[in-house]
Amino acid sequence: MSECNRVSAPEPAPTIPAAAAHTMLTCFADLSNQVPAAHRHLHFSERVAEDRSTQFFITVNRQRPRLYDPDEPPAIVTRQGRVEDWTIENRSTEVHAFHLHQLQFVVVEEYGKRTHDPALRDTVVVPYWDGKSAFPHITVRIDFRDPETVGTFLYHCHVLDHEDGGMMAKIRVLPR
Ligand SMILES: [Cu+2]
Repeated sequence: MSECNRVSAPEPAPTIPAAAAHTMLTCFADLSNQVPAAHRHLHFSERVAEDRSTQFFITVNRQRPRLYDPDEPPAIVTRQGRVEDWTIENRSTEVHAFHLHQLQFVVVEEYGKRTHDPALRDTVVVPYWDGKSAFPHITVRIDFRDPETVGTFLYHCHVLDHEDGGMMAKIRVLPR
């Protein structure tokens, strides 16, 4: 019998204890309903350098676009215990995937329209700009309330070439 014809017994479905499932659902709904303490605006952008290589940036609006440098101070400083909305805009003509370490978020708006997606994520795709319409943008609601999430973390594009090309920055979460 070949590998393809072999039929294995189905694995039993994993079960989530009722109490844990209830806590998870409450947690998702709870984050969507929180009033954010801050609303930040960031954008993805790219630039072709003199040597023809592409430079990749993730920038807090009104800050200077910078390639990631581990010696630079964090681009964002916030405090544990808060909930924040971040709008992430794509000003480039290719897709980027916003990824945040250590923290979780829900998507609350796509292109300025309210979404009702309860999924707790650490990554979201921001569609490419077509070169003429408004920049595509996604708003996420980030949860800084977990006492464990204090310290300095990275956020970056999850496309490896872009991350390696500079599209990464630091956030520092101060204790409450
Ligand atoms: Cu990217």
